[in-house]
Amino acid sequence: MSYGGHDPKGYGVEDLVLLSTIDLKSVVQNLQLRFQKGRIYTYIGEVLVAVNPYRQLGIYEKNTVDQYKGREIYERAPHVFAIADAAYRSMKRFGRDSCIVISGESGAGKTETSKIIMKYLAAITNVRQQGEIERVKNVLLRSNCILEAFGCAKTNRNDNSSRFGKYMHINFDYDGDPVGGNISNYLLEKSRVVRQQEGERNFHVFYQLVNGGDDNLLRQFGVAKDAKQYYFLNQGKSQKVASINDSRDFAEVQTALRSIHTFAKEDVESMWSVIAALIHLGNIRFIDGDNSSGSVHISEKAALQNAARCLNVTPDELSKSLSSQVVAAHGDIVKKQHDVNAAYYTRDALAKALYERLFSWVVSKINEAISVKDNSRYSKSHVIGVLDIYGFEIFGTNSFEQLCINYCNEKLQQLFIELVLKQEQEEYEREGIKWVKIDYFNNKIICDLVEVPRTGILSILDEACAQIGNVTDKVFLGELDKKLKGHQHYTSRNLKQSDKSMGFEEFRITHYAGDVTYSVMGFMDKNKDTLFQDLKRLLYHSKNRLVKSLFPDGSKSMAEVNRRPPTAGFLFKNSMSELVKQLAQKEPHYIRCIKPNEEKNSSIFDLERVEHQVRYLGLLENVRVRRAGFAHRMPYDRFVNRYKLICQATWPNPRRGQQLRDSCMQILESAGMAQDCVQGRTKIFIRSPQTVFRLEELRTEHLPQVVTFLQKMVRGVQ
Ligand code: AOV
Ligand code: MG
Repeated sequence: MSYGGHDPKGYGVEDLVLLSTIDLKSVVQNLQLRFQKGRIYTYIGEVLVAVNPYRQLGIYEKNTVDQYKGREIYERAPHVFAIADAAYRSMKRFGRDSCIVISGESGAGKTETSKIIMKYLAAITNVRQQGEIERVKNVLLRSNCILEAFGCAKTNRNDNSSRFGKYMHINFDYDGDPVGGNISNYLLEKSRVVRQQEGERNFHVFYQLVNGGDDNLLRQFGVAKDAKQYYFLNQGKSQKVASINDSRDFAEVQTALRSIHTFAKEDVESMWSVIAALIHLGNIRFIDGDNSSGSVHISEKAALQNAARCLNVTPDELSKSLSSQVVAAHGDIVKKQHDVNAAYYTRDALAKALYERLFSWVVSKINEAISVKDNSRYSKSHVIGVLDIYGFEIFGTNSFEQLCINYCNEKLQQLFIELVLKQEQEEYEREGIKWVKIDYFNNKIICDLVEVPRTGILSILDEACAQIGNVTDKVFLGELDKKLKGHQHYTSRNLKQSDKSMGFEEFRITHYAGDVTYSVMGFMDKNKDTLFQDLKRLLYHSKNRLVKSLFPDGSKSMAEVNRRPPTAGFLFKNSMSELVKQLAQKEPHYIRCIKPNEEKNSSIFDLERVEHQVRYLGLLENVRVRRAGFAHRMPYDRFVNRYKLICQATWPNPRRGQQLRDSCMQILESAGMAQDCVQGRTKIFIRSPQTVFRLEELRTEHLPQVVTFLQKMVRGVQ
C-alpha cells in the first residue's frame, strides 16, 4: 500500500493530513517536492490537490487505468483516476448521484482534468461493447473538441482558456454504463467576439476556419487565408499560438461534427457560413454621411456584401439594420438614423448575439445526441456531474465578464466551505463527537456583496439599467459608492481618493482569491444586453434555415416586443444559484487545481504564487479539519449491512433497531479495529482510512463463503 506518513521514497507525503507540522510552509514544500518528482497529485483526505505539470507525464495510459479501476482511494498513489473511480463506485455501489467539482484559477488545469475524468469513465465502462452505449461514449468524448473550438480562446493567462462555464452530467444505467448525458453552459464571454486585449485571441473556431478551411470553402465565403486582415481576429496581435495547431484542430472539429448524427450536413455548412459572416462583419466600417441628417454610410462595401451573403440576407437590408433603427414613439413607428457610434454599437451587438446563439445551438445539438432515451431501463439511472468553469482571473482591464466569472468562483468556494469545512464541523457537533473548532475565512460576505437583493452589486446595476434618462456607467458607480461605502470588501477611487492605483471609473473588490479592480465602463450595456428588434427581424427573415432558427424572436411585431427582458446579471445570478442547488444535492468530490507558475513552464515552482493559492483555496484549514477529524463515517445500518458478513456474531443476522450500534461494534472488535472508531449518535466515525481499507479487504475475503451459503439456502428451498 502506498499510503503512509513516512516518506521512504523521498516523494513527500501522499496525504497532507500526514505531515508532521501543519503550516503553510510544510504544505507548499511538500507540493513542491512532489511536483519536482513528477508527482502532481496529493490528497487531503478525499480531496485531490493537482498541480499543473505543464508537460505530458504519461500517467493516463491504459495500464494506469487498470491499476485504479475498482480500487479504493488509498490503495494507490494519489491520482485523478482514483477520484473518478470513487465517484463511479459510490454511484454504482450505493446508487448515489455524485459530482466532481474542479476548481482553481485560470490556467490551473481544470479543463484538462475534466477531460481526463471523461476518458477514464469511458475506459472503465461498457466492457460488453454494446453499440448504443459505445455511441453515447463517442459523442461524450468527441464533442469536447467542438465545445473547446467555440468556447475557448487564448488569453494572457492560458492558451486554451475556457470562456464559458460547463457542467456536464452523465447518466448511467443499472450496470453502470453511460446511457446519455447533458451539458449546461454558463455565460459565454461573448464580448470577445468583437474585442480582444493585447496578446489575446478571439475564440479558436475563427482561426480554425481561416487556417484550416480548404480553398473552395473559403472562396465560397469570400474569406482570405489570413487572420491579420480581419479586425475581429487581429486586435490582440497574436493570431498564431505556438501551442495550437489551428488547421489540425479544424480537421478534428469537422470529423467530430460528421460523427455526431444530430449535426445535419447542411446545418454544419451554415454554421461555418455564420462564422465567416462574423469575420466579415468586423471589417464593416462606418463614416459620417454627407448631409446634416447625422446618418452614416458604410465604407467597406465588400465586407458588407460578404457578410450579407454568408447570412443569406440582402446587403441593402443588412446595411439598413446596421445604420438605423425602427422605434415606437408615442404610438407611432418611426425610423431613427444611427450616428457612427451607434452604428458600431449595433454591429457589435449583432455579432455578439449571433455568436452566442450559434454557441447555444451547438450545445443543444450535442445534447440532442446524448439525451437519455425514454426507456424505463434508464428512467432511474444515476448521475455523475463534472463541473469545469472559468477560473478566477485578473486582467489588465477587468469588466462585467470578469465580475461574473469571479463571482462564480466565489460561489464554488462557498460551496466548498459549506460542504467540507462547515458541515463537517456541524456534523461532529450534531453527533456528539468531541471536537476542537477550526477557524476559517467564510467568503459568504463577498457572495452577498455581489448577489443580495437591493444592496448587492448586481441589484444596484439592474436598478441603474431600469431607470429612464441619461444614466451612465459613472452614475452607476456613484450608486455603488453610496450603497456600499464602508463594506470591508468594496472600495473605489471616489471613496479612497489617495489610492492612485485606481481610476475614477473603477471600483475594487477584495475577492477570496485577491483584489480585482473593475472598470465600470460598458457595465450597463453589457447587463442590458439589448439587441434591436430590427436585427432580430432581419435574421429571422434570412433564407438560411439555421440563421432563421437562431432568431425566433424576430417574428414579433414592435407591439409584442418585451421592453425590458431580464438582464444578463440577473440571469447569471439565477443560473449560479441553480447550479449550486444541483451540486449540493449530489455527493461531492473535490479537485483543487494549482498553477505552479505564470510562465506555463514545467520546471518552475513559484513558491509565492503557490502559497497564495494554498491560502485562498483554504487548503490549510481543509487539512486541519480533516486531521482533527475522521476519515470516514457511515450510518450504523449501512455499515452493518455492508460488513456483517465478516463477523460470526452478525452473520447472517445482525441485531436491529437500537442494537445496530452493538452489531457495529461487534464487527469492529472482531476485526481488531474498535479503537480507531468513535460512536456518534447515528453514525460510526472512523479515524484512519486504512481501517476502511482493511474492512473492505476482509469483506472481499469473506464473499466466497457468502456465495456458498446462499447457494445452500437456495438448494434447501428447492
Ligand atoms: P484551466 O481550465 O484551469 O484554465 P487548462 O486545463 O486549460 O486550465 O490547463 C492549461 C494548460 O496547462 C493546458 O493547456 C495544458 O497545456 C496544461 N495542463 C493542465 N493540466 C495538465 C496535465 N494534467 N498534464 C499536462 N498538461 C496539463 V481557465 O479555462 O483559463 O480557468 O478559464
Ligand atoms: Mg478551462
